[in-house]
Amino acid sequence: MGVLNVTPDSFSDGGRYLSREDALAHAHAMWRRGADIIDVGGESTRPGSMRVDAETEKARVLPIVRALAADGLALSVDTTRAAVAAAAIEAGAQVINDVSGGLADPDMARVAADTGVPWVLMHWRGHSKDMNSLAAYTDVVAEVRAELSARADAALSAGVAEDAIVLDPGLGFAKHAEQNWALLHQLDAILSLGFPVLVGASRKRFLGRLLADGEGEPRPPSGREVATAAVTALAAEAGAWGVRVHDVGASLDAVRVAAAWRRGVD
Ligand code: PMM
Repeated sequence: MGVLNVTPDSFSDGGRYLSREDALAHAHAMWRRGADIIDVGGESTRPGSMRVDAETEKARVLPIVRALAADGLALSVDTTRAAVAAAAIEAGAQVINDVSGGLADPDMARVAADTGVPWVLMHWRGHSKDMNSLAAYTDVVAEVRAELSARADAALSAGVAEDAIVLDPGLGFAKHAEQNWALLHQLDAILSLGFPVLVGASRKRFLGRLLADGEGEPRPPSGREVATAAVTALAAEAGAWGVRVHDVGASLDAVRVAAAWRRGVD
């Protein structure tokens, strides 16, 4: 899944694809390189960020979705708002990527059930402006697993088909670095819920911390690509269904290495 943030303030690519031409060109480049889905988002979820209103989000996302869908690209819409998801599906998106796992907007389950599109339910405990204060766990893996399981149950009760549900541990969302690593270390616990699992580690802060220099200065997002591809290879090997990444080429190469390693042939 290639990331296309049409936002001024996302942590790694904010502001880069605000113009229509730049956004379309970047999406096409990721698609040509082999992305299976382009994830279009119009609201930044970086820790501490403030929300934009639904009209702003729609104005950013819909023209891009419409144009890319017309060109035949498979698209997900990265939104927590049911109205934005519904409009994006109408415009041609085929997947809902909801970082709130249906918690931010009670109407999202209905949109997912009515449209029948796959719905990525990410683990989430609250909006970005206060998520750092929500990273309190006694057993992060058990709690994320239980909370994701509850979100899947809620989706099923609302009429969402079992095979439309994808789960995501939500790395960096109400989670500190050591909690992200615990979740990756025990990805099996999330996989054992029986749904496809998406992993979104690309260029995130915990990778910057891991790769800090001698003075303890975190590696900036632009220097986290090799680490991202390493996470991708390991996630693929662990059985993840997908990875959400900024640099599609690097991660696709990593997936191919993992697959050849597993099969013992190329
Ligand atoms: N991370 C971000 C945004 N959307 N969606 C899913 N499903 N999983 C994630 O981990 C995720 C997401 C934040 O990263 P960005 O600012 O680079 O888009």
